[in-house]
Amino acid sequence: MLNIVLFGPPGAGKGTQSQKLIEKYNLIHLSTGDLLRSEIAAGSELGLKAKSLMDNGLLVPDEVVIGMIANKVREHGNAAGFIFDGFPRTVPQAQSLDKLLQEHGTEISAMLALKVDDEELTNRLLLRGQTSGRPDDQNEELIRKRVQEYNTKTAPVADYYAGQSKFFAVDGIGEINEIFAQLCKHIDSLTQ
Ligand code: B4P
Repeated sequence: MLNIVLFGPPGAGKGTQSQKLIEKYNLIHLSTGDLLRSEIAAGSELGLKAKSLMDNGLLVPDEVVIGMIANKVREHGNAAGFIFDGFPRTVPQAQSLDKLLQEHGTEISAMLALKVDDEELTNRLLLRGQTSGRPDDQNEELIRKRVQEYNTKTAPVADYYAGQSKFFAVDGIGEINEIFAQLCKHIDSLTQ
């Protein structure tokens, strides 16, 4: 199986690149952000709990996202592989993912990180906020809070995968197709 963690700060382009990668490599896309937003739209108990945290730029509790991912991995037992988009976002999430995949007889192939500076992130998210209707994209203060959550809780996840020699970084600024080509180059080198 080809199991990729697509990593980067909010607005780095994880969702954008995931869409292209799932088509090319026939992978299942698991975005915890999308899964949480559909729980909110459905008005579920989980969604209600997640909404106030997400609207304030904070991470939702580990056990919530780990449970959602475990269900989805089980549902797609015969997949060619997965793209984990926006997950894991903390070291305990990464440890749980390793354990989960081990139970399914597989493992993470690589973490691919999109590098984008804070100014570009803020501009992209404010621009998306004009059309997305996402409450967490609406103002600069909230976006800064999300980047701060990333720097304190999520950035250490890169070291976790670097420790397993599975970390690769790509410049996330530039043409979407050019960034996609760089990601594919890394993935193709794994399968050769
Ligand atoms: P997510 O839904 O994961 O979203 P994101 O970090 O905002 O965005 P992404 O990086 O996918 O950006 P995109 O491609 O869309 O998280 C939202 C919230 O959910 C979190 O804050 C948290 O509260 C919660 N959450 C999710 N997962 C969690 C977890 N595991 N644990 C705890 N909490 C969790 O790109 C952004 C914009 O940039 C788009 O408008 C796009 O068009 C544009 N763009 C993309 N590439 C570009 C390029 N190369 N040049 C110019 N613009 C580009």
